[in-house]
Amino acid sequence: MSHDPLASGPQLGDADQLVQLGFDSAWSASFDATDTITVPGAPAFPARVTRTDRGACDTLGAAGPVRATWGADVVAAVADDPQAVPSTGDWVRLQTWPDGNHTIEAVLPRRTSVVRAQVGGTSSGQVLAANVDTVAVVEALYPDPDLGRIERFMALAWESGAQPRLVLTKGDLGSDAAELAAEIGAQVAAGCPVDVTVAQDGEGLEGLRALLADGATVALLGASGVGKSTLLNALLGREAMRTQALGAVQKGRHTTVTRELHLGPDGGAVIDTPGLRSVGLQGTDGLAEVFADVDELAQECRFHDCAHDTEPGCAVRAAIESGDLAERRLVSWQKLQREAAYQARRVDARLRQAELAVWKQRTMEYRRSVKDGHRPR
Ligand SMILES: Nc1nc2c(ncn2[C@@H]2O[C@H](COP(=O)(O)OP(=O)(O)OP(=O)(O)O)[C@@H](O)[C@H]2O)c(=O)[nH]1
Ligand SMILES: [Mg+2]
Ligand SMILES: [Zn+2]
Repeated sequence: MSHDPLASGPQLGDADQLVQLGFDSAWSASFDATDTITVPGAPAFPARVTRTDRGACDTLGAAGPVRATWGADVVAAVADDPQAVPSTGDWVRLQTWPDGNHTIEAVLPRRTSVVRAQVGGTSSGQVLAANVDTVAVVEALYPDPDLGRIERFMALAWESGAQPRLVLTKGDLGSDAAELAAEIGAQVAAGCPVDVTVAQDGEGLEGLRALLADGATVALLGASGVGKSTLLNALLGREAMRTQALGAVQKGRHTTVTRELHLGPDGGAVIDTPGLRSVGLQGTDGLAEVFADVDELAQECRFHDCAHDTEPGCAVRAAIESGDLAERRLVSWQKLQREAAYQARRVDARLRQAELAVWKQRTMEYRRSVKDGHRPR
């Protein structure tokens, strides 16, 4: 089903369009810094990853779409650090080989990365998107927006280094969209732009369109069925991605299954992602932003290690009692903090393991060199 031919997008053919994808002088310098790995007689050029598979990627550059496999250096880097895997949105150095094949020889250092903790799996996070300027957290206004989910995605957005933004879709399905959106924005997205969209008539897309026209990369994150791909199509003005059939029963079914970067109609890029039921957080910096109000109150508690439970002089409890703070906010904050702290400990443990491995390796090399009668360097 996902292999049905889709309307094809604009094809790149010149350097101008590399710029439209976001390539600037700093990326150019970063690309030049990788020229130590140039292979004589094999031309290298910069390109942006639009889609990934295990060991290979679709990329877009000045010469148009190019399929490339990982070069040896990339394979080695990934073995060392799973987050080094070429990811959607990455700028890479591509090498053309005499047989016409292409390899990714380097991933240019990322400016931002949206990383989710892998629940249950490895302790290393998964890069959902790289070099994103704005993370648009997408949630449907109707039937019932999930505030906890928005908070979680907003924290991930802050953590990424990109600018967070809240997009509330399906504004046509109720009569109080504007008020509801204002309330949600104030509760869980203070200080962030909030859009209310109606995909069918292109309502509420001005803000996102302006970002794209500026050459920005926007990633759409949110649960399945909230309307991310519909939003992407509306922004691009074409059927770039398949969307759920209207009114279809799609319980547990995800329409979008890959993360894909698309060039905007006037430049800029949009990254559509498969619906995520939940994302694990890797750090607490994002939480401090999303829960700045609770954080501020907590600073006023009498005890600095107040659990905001039954302690005397608890400013958080007082705000809940007076109705200034929704209790849900405190519960959500504490839950996400516990989770992020747990994740941080796992990452620490992994780093300690890696350090230990390096020392073991050195000790072995030392012993070997002594045995061979060489003095260690
Ligand atoms: N009424 C209304 N329906 C919308 C709107 N935006 C999206 N939809 C519908 O919502 C359903 C889900 O849309 P998709 O764009 O496929 O959702 P998605 O977030 O991409 O879902 P996944 O790919 O599974 O993550 C489709 O039936 C859309 O037609 C909107 O603004 N108003
Ligand atoms: Mg989709
Ligand atoms: Zn307290």
